[in-house]
Amino acid sequence: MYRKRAGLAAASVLVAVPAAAMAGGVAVDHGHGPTVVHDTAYDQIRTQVHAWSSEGTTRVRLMVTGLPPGRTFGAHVHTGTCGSDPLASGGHYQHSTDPSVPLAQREVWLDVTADDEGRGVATTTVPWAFAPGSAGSVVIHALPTNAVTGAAGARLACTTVELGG
Ligand SMILES: [Cu+2]
Repeated sequence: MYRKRAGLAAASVLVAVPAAAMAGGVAVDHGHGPTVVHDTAYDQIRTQVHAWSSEGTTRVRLMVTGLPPGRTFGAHVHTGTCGSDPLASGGHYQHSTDPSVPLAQREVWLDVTADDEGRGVATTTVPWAFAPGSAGSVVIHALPTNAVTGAAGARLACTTVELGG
């Protein structure tokens, strides 16, 4: 726990990037949270989500502090905004339902592995933009994402960030 402050300071350094990106006319979205923690064992985590979108390419970054060191947690962009019901955030945002395209390429997966200080960062770039109003949160799960099914266990915490405006 005593390390949490240092972790947040380090994560804040990364926030310097979007201001420059915005000057170039890039769409930028931010979320700070978590908005809701569904499992009280994770009350101490803090999250930041940043997304940049330009010319049909979108990059999303999830930064988390306060995690148990050494473990990997699945995380994804979900359709809904966060609510006290873990299912309020809806299912995974899908750019398409074409089964010939791997799930990881038509959803945004942001699995994070916590370092020795409980910090994890994941950045994913996809060759498409979010449909406005249809991606509302980033959910952190208990388990790594299954590459075939996209499942990642229980929903631990949710950060509302309305991606794509
Ligand atoms: Cu998810």
